[in-house]
Amino acid sequence: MFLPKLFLVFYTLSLFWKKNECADNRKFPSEFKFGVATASYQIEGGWNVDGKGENIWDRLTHETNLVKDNSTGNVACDSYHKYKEDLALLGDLGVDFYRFSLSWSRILPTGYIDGQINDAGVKYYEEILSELEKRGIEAMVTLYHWDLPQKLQDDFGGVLNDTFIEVFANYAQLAFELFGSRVKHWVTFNEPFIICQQGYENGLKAPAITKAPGIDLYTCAHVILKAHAKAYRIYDKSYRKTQNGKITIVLNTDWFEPASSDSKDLEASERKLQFQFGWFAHPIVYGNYPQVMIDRIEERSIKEGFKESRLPKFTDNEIEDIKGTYDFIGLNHYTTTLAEWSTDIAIGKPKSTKDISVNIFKNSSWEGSASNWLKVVPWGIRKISKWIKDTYKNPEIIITENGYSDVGGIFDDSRRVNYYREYLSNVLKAIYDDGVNITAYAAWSFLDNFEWLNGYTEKFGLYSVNFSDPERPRTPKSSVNYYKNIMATKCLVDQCL
Ligand code: GBE
Repeated sequence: MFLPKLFLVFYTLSLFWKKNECADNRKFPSEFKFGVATASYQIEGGWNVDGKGENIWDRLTHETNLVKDNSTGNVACDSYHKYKEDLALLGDLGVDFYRFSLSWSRILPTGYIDGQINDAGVKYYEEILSELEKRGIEAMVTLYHWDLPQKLQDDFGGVLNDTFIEVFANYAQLAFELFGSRVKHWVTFNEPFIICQQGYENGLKAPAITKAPGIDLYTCAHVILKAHAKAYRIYDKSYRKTQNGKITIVLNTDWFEPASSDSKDLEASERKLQFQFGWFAHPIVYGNYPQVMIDRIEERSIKEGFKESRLPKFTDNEIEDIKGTYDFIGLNHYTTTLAEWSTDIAIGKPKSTKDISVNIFKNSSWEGSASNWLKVVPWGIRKISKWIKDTYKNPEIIITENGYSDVGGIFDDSRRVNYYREYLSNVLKAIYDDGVNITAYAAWSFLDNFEWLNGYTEKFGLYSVNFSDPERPRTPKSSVNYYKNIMATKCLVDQCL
């Protein structure tokens, strides 16, 4: 009777001690900014109202069975109608900035600038921007978070066609023109790696075209990098001076921890990072793809019988144009994966994972979440930040997404609180101990929302949304209080130094 009780007391104490021991008790720099992030298709709903055009996620959710719970973003959080309530919540939360994305086909129903501009769509984003302004919340606006107007897919194959570059640039310019005076940070594309690798190789994102693995994804990235550069140059030339904002692309990556200290595993980790993050970061920082990609893809392509590399080549002009098109690095980071050296996968049908030929897996002792890919590995965010600093000339970094999923309906979300505490602790270590220039952080996500092919089965929100209620009521989880407190005190624990 007595012993188990005593044990329980010590066990509880030790947990408490551990909790506080892990969290860093230094304060974030006073100018450090906190925000929350969302994306149009995941929260807005209103998929066919007030003149909005169809996009590739409307099409995928309506005409395939790819979404796990067979759900759609037709209504989602209904933020198209409930934005005032959402903005009031953001005000109460006390964020410095709000990262959200524009639904391209809500503004330009066909995607083209010479189609009609949809006034209702423009007005919707103007209202959001004025509600933000009213509350002193800065806007970080993503132009493209995966919801391509369907017509652009149908007319010329979307991001596989160079036509996309100009069509995107026109849309970007319209957005700068309409909204730019009230936007501090612009993001051209969210996660081009996912757009290309999942949209055009493994089929886990719209348009889920998988017919040319090892080929289409590289074309996609090539087009996106050029479209990004074109939009950046337009902003730089015609809007920066008057609008005074910053513009970049947002890249996602896990930290790939070498599976052992063997130098082969270090090489595997580095190669994996280069093929994921470097694929886009190397061009925007240095002008071209990482050498390891150029060499390996060329070598395999020739062995496979192609006349030239499956990785397209930039012209000298394109290299000059792409180089330097970032005012900061936007990083979406959630988790860590182990990387282990492997012999090269045999030549056969092309695939990007074969070009990389690295074994990746998770450590079974890492805490899980509702997403099978998301393990809680807080030290990974410190390592990836340091790697970016060292590899890309110590850029300003904004963490544009970081967060944790559960299955929903959990209001006392202590595992999410733990996730934010531990990940942010490591952000502090990156800043103070490794000298990484991280200036802001956005939690993913503001609201529970439509989690792409996982539908409504994985919830990332600080606020819960009841998706079976037509009113879509929002309820704060415990993490709201914790995040509020961080923002108010710049401190992760009860008392900072
Ligand atoms: C972000 O991407 C997205 O920007 C955001 O829209 C999304 O809601 C958020 O992640 C949470 O997922 O079959 O799901 O296991 C896909 C983060 C796994 C990058 C996970 C897809 C990480 C890309 C395979 N990854 N994600 S599966």
